[in-house]
Amino acid sequence: MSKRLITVSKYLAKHLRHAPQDLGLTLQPGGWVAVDDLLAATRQHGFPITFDELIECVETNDKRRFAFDVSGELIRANQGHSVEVDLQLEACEPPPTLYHGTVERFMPSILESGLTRGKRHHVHLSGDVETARKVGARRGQPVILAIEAGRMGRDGREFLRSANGVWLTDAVPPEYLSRI
Ligand code: HQG
Repeated sequence: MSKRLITVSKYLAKHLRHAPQDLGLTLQPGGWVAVDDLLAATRQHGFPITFDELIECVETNDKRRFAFDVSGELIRANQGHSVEVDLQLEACEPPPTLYHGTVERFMPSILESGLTRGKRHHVHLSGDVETARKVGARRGQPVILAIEAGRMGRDGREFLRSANGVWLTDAVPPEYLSRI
């Protein structure tokens, strides 16, 4: 991604996940906003994004953070929201093991309370160790946790999978966690 597209991606992440109201936007059910409204709002708020840039940002985004709906008229962030939104994802059966990347300084609290969602809607889990390592590395030397997701599912805990392959769940109690 070019420098400009990274800036566009950060701007979109901020407004489609956390602060749509700063652009005068309200997320529709599913987290959607009209593409035309979004582009108009970016112009009105002094950070104009062109339609072509928006398409390029959605298509080339390293984590596929954003998606258009089938009509191409709506756009949303696939996950990561802090604003109240029903992403309308269907619950699905998780693989036996999922992974979470974090850092040492959070470990005492995680081992005591488990993984909690903090400001976001869900705890975010990765399907592979490499992705979890990258998530953890945003904050320092990564620590990787393996989560017994299959057992959690059998114990009645719900998992959702976002369109970009991130696994979402409400919380992971400590008994399902182990450090690898
Ligand atoms: C930690 C990025 C103390 C947790 C990534 C994490 C991901 C606790 C931090 C997505 C805790 C929350 C989400 C507890 C969890 N005590 N610390 N009980 N439970 N934590 O950013 O999972 O680039 O909200 O380990 O790639 O790091 O934005 O979550 O370190 O997919 O698209 O609290 O965000 O994607 O941090 O990352 P975050 P995350 P994007």
